[in-house]
Amino acid sequence: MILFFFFRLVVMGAAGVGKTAIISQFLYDQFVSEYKETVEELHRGEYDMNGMHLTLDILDTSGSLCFPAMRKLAIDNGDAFVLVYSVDSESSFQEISSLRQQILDERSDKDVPIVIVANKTDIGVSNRAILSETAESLVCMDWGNGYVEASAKDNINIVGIFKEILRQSKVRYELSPAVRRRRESMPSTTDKKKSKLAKRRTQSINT
Ligand SMILES: Nc1nc2c(ncn2[C@@H]2O[C@H](COP(=O)(O)OP(=O)(O)OP(=O)(O)O)[C@@H](O)[C@H]2O)c(=O)[nH]1
Ligand SMILES: [Mg+2]
Repeated sequence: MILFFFFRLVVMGAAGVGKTAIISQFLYDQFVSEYKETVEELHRGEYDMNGMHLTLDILDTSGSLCFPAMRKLAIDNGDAFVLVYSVDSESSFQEISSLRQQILDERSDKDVPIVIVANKTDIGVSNRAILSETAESLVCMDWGNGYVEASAKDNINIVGIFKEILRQSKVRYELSPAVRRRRESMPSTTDKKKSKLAKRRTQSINT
């Protein structure tokens, strides 16, 4: 008997913080330095393992276009949320604070898994607008959410983001290199033209 699991992750945050870069690094091992605004895009990872099949949908949202109906739908349908800010931008931190509040206001399950990601840590300490200690203590102590420092550019801690969200969501599974993995970028409600099957090496995200 095969057990089927379906999990939907929503990635949100201000424009240009690196949401698409994080997803691209995680699913396709690619970092794109050119900036192209996202409207909305849905990605899918399929994982097969001993008698279990996990479908992981990752919704990449727009940081600049705010359609309240789209945002509400994303918040209502997400199993977990990744809120990204960029360590060189104080306003992007304020944005995740506001997004987190919107999620809590909208959802009846106040313990919905949320992980805050401090991205672009590669820019160096002197260019930081927000100190690690300040952000981490606010997020972990006051908010009770997960906190991960990452760099999509240097591929630092990207898998850690997904491990943390799955850990919080109590989705425990193991992937070995032998496991067949398929990832695809699928047309979302707003972008029906893009559809591609990604090829990449296998990667372990054991929790
Ligand atoms: N230095 C550095 N640059 C990054 C990193 N992640 C993303 N970028 C760059 O930041 C810019 C914006 O990245 P995106 O991933 O497109 O940002 P986004 O959050 O998806 O933006 P929207 O789709 O407009 O909401 C791009 O030029 C990326 O190459 C990082 O970890 N370090
Ligand atoms: Mg984007």
